[in-house]
Amino acid sequence: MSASDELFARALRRIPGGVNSPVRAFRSVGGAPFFVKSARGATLLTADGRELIDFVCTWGPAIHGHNHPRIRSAIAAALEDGTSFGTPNPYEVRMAELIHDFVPSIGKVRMCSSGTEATMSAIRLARGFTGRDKIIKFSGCYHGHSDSVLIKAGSGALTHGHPDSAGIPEAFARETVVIPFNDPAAVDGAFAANPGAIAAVIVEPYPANVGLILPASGFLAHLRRSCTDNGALLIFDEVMTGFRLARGGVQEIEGIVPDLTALGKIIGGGLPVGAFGGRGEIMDRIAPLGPVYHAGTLSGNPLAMAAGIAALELLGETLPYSRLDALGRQVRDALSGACRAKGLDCQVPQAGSMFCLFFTPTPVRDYAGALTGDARLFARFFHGCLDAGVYLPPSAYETAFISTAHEGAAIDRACETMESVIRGL
Ligand code: KE4
Repeated sequence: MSASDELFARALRRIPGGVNSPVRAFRSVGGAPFFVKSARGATLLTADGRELIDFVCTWGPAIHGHNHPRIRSAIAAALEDGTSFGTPNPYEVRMAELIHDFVPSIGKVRMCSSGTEATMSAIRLARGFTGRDKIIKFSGCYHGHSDSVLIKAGSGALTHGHPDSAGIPEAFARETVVIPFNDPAAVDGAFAANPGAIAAVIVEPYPANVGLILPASGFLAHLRRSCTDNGALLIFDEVMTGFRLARGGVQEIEGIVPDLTALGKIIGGGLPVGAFGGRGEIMDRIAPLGPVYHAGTLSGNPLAMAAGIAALELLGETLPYSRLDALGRQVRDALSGACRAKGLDCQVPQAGSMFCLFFTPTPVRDYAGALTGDARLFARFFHGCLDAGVYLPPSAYETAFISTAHEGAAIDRACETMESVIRGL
């Protein structure tokens, strides 16, 4: 029995599904998950001593690669002074200033400990600010696992065939209107059917939890206009795309100013983190100033802030976005070229350092389109790559991530491997 198998057998006895997050479970691609002992740069070292080129990057945070010395020493320095104080600390002030510097629409920000908490709190704030109850979300978008958004959700919910989680009262679900992404008429219809009742539209501006879907030209601008015209707030969930696709995220790329933004992942440098923010007029409704409550024992935790500050400062100094986009295009061209040569239909949407592979002939514009992908063929591709030392997200409904550490040998070797696996399908 391998070390991972032995660990998994023990985990299954004490942890549901043997994992602390369903998407790690390999259930949609088959087989058992491996356990990781350490990570550095673009590679993971498994409990059985196997080195894997990693395209999950801990689901987004590791934009500088794993265990970056700048981040490691920032955590070590902060650790000298303790792990958590339960009082304000200097790091969280610096983090708030950095976030505003990178994302000007975030005049004020509140830190929390996960992306789920960030979107949940942003939705509560939008409801408190507008005095309205309903929200609009898009099928396949995943905004974490709070009750309001686990309706037709993506990521692990979709991966395991439960986009609508059990345990959510119908009374809650009724307050969430779900419509297809990239469908302006559906947006207009949802507002028309709920006049004066929509508090917010929450959207992943580049949905990446249903595979990767890019917005049709003008769609995000339509969302912006519709929210303004109907007195609803526009919430950009940039937990994944924030600081990854551009210094200012998708809102900088698309030139759209949301009312609130949810953040996470990169701003914690790999430690637990989330944040939500927007203009002061809205954010000042948050306790202790206003009536909308938000709190958290570890919000603004000094170790997570120190790690996130190091990650953001390194991004600010290096601005690696064109390099990361070149790596993304290299993977896209390798995958689509190999599929074409093999006579396999595929779509390889890519934006900067994010990409995915759908085995389908039609461009994927929404949730329904993503479901046309051949998930069984993806599972064979996934395992072929894993056996050859390349780790992709273990789901046909996730997005792969590239880090600056992939540049050079790692990306070349990974592309050769993935091309060879496709030839063998
Ligand atoms: P967390 O609560 O997992 O920190 O963030 C939730 C979240 C919110 N918004 C977006 C756009 C997200 O992608 C996420 C979390 N992403 C998944 C990966 N698809 C996390 C992986 C997991 O659930 O284990």
